[in-house]
Amino acid sequence: MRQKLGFALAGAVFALLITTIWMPRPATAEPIKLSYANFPPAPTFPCVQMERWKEEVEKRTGGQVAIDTYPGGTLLGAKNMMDGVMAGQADIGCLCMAYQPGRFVITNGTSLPLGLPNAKVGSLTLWHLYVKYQPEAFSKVKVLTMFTTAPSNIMSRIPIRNLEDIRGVSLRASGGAAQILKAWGANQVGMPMPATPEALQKGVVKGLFSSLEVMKDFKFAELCKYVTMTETAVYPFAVVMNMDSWKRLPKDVQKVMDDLAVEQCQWTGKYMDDHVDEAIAWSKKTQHVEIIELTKDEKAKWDKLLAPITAKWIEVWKAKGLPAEGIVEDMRAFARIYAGQ
Ligand code: DTR
Repeated sequence: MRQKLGFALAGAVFALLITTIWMPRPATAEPIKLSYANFPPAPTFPCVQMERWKEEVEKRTGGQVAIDTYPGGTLLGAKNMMDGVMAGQADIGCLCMAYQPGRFVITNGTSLPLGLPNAKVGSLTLWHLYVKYQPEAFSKVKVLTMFTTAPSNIMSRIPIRNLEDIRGVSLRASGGAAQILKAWGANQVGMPMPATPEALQKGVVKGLFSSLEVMKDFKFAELCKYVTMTETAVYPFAVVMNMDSWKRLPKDVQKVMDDLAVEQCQWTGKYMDDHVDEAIAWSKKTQHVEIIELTKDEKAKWDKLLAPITAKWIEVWKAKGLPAEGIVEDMRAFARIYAGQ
């Protein structure tokens, strides 16, 4: 009898052990982990939009996804973002297309001097350009969203009030914006934004050409006491995901991300526009920055120098087989539509 009881007990313990080892675990217990790399420091706008996207995705997927963000180039830097994401060093990455102008030709068309009035219109124009042309440059990744900066202006350590003042002055810009600086006669120096504080500090450049929120976010207003308002050239950005990481996601998670694409593009445009206003006010008030408006006659001279840039771009890329005229027409049409909203 005692022996029987012993056997029964051992059997029960064994059965319990087996079921705990082999029992299928609930599928929802562990969230899917994704890494998201970004190149500039955490307080800057590309990272602010990254945190917003992360929060929204985590919320809208009911915690099915957990995203670890890596600002400040800690996982991937400004120039290896696209390749790093394609190689799977990060699941997601945010890149500034202007840093590789030859690679993202169609979408970099948005930094031609087209008169895109603000980041919201710029962002929607860029997104719809991407959707319409589906550029080959993005065929190996999943594009999660795109957006642009606000139009660029000159921030400098010396006052620039006319074309004589800008001639030969070393100013930093990348991509399409660089062509614009050259046309005005500046000595254009190319480098990604995170390298700019040191270049300014060391006197390698006397200023930069970018959207003005950086006056506050990078504290450029402490060195650059002058801003010349030109309101030209936005810089386009993309957020891309490794294709295998994308394909591994459940359909409902993919849907959440797809549904967020345009919303995120608009959100970022608005954040940027509002933040530029805030940065200008802060620069004037606390840093005593002078905002220089070009006179009407002077502005006409500056604009005249930019007129050939778009025509030249069309000529060059048409010769290489791109529907360059159509691209420019579409950008203008999208801009009109979204400026009217
Ligand atoms: N204007 C581009 C892109 C840019 C504008 N603001 C930021 C902040 C952080 C990184 C990049 C940018 C540029 O000058 O690089």
